[in-house]
Amino acid sequence: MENTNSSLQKSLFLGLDLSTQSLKALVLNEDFKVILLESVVFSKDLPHYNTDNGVFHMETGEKVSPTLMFVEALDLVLEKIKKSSIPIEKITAISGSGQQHGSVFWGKDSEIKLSNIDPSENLMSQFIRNNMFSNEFSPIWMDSTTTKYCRELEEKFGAKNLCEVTGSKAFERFTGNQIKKIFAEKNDMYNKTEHISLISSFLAEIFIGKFASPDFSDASGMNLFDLNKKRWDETLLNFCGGETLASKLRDPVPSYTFLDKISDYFVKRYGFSKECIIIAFSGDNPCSLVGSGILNPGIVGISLGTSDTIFSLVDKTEAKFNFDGHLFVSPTDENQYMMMVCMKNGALVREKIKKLQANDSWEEIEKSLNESNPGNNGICGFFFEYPEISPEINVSNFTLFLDKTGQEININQIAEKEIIRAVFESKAFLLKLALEKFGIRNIEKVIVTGGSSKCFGFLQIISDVFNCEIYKLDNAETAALGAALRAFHGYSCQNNKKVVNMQSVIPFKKEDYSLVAKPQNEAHLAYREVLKQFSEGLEKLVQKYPYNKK
Ligand code: XUL
Repeated sequence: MENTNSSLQKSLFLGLDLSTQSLKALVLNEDFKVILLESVVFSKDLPHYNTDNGVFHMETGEKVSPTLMFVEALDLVLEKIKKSSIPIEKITAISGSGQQHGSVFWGKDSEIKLSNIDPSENLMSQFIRNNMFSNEFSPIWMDSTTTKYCRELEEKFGAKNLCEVTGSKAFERFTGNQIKKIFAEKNDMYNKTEHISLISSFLAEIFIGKFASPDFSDASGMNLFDLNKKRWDETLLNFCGGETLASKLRDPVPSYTFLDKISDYFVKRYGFSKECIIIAFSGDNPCSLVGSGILNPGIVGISLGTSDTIFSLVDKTEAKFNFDGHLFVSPTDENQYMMMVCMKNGALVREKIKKLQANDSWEEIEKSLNESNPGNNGICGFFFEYPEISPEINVSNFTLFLDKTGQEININQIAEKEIIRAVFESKAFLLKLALEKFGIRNIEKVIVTGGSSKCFGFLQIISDVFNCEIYKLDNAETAALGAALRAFHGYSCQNNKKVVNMQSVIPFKKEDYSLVAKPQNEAHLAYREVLKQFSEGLEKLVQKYPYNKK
C-alpha cells in the first residue's frame, strides 16, 4: 500500500482490536506501512482474571468477560505504545475494532466520572474506585443462553420480518437478546444501568471521555437496528429493554463518523496530540472486511479460525435476506450491505481429524489431500462437534458419510484419505452454499485468513469449489489493520468535509497479497456434481435436527 497524498505526510493512524483473547494496537505510517504492532494477551498478560483465553464460563452456562480486564488491557497497551519508538504526537486519527455483539453495562453517573478521570493515574484504578459498571461482566458473542428470548422475539415479530428489518433473524449472541435477558432476569441491575455500549463503542468512549455512538455496521449485529431506515427500531427496543432502553443507547452513526477529539487524559498522560481525532469504532468482522481489502462486491473473505466466517459486500438492490446469515450495513459504504455467515464448527473439527487420522500433523493432512481425488469418488461427509448455527443443525459430536448415490455409508467402508478429504471438502461446500443463499454467484477472488489457511491442500479445494483464485493477505492482523485504515478513511472524510470513497483513498495493491491457489477445471466440474448431493444431504439434516422451536 502506498499513499500519494502529500498533505498527510508524517501522519500516523492507530487501529485497536479488542477481541475475545487479546487487545492489539497497530500503527500505520503515511505510506500505509505497519510501524508498530503491540498486544496484550488476556490469558498470558492478565492471568489474575482467571479467564479461559479471555472467556469466563459461568456456572449458569453464560459466556462473559470481566469488563475491567478490557480496561486494564488498554492501560497496558498504551504503556507499550508509550515505551515504543513511535512518535505518539504524530498519531492523527484513531479507530478500533471490537468483538461483535458483546456489551458493556455502565453504572449510574458513569459518564460524569469518565469525563473526570485524572491523567496522573491509570484507568484501571480509577474505574475500580468509581465503580463504573453496573454489571462487572460483559456478555460476549460466545454466549448462547438466550434461546428463550430469541423465540419470544420471533414469535412477536415473525422471524422473516425481523430478518428483513434488522438483517438477521433472532440469534442468541445478538445484543438485543442479551439485553432482554438482563432486563428480564436482573431487572435491578438493568435499572442501575445508565448506558449500554457495544464492546467497540465502549473502547471509543474511553478515548473521548464520554458516551459514544456505535457505528451502523456493529449496530447491525444487535437485532435492534433497522438497516433500511438506519435507526433503532422503537418496537424492538421496547420489547428487549422496555421504555428506558432508548435512553440507554446512543443513536448509531456511519462508520466514517468523527466522534470527537481525543480526551485530555490521553494528551496529558501519554503525549497524544490535542488534535488527534477519534473515528467511530466498529465490529471485528466489518473491520476485517476493510483490513482484507474487500472494498467492492465480487471479492469474498473467508476466515478459517475457531469458527469459520465468510463475508462479502452486496449491493442493496441485489441482497437477499436469509435465515442462516446476516446482513450488516457496510463499513465501506453505508449504501451497501456486508453479508456474513459465521459457522461454529471450524478449527475444532479440523483439529479432531488431524489428531484421529493424521498423527496430529499438517504434513500428513497435506499428503493425504495430495493422494486423494477431488470429489472424493462421490463420498461426502458432515461433521459437527457443536450444534451448528449456520445452517441450524442441532447435533453434537456428529459424523455422517454419504456415498455417490446419497446413501449413508459406514466409516469403516471408507479409506482414511477419503475420510480426511471429506472433512475439508465439506467445509468448502458449506461456505459456497452459504454464499449462494445471499444470491452471490459472481466471485472475482477469495481472500483467506486464519489458522487453517496454512493448509495448501485445503486452499486448493476452496479454489476448485469456488472456481476462482485464492489469495492470502500478507498482514494477518486484519481487524486491527482494518481499524487503522478506517481511522484514515474517517480522517480523509473529515479533512475533505465530505464522504470520500474508501477505494479512492485506501490503496490495496497486488503486492499486498500472495496468490496461493488457482482453480483447476476438471476438479471444479467434479465438485459441481458432489455439491448437489451434499446440498440435498444437508437439507435433510436441517429438517431432521432442528433447534427447539417452542
Ligand atoms: C460474528 C461473531 C464472531 C465474533 C468474534 O457474528 O459472533 O465472529 O465477532 O469476535
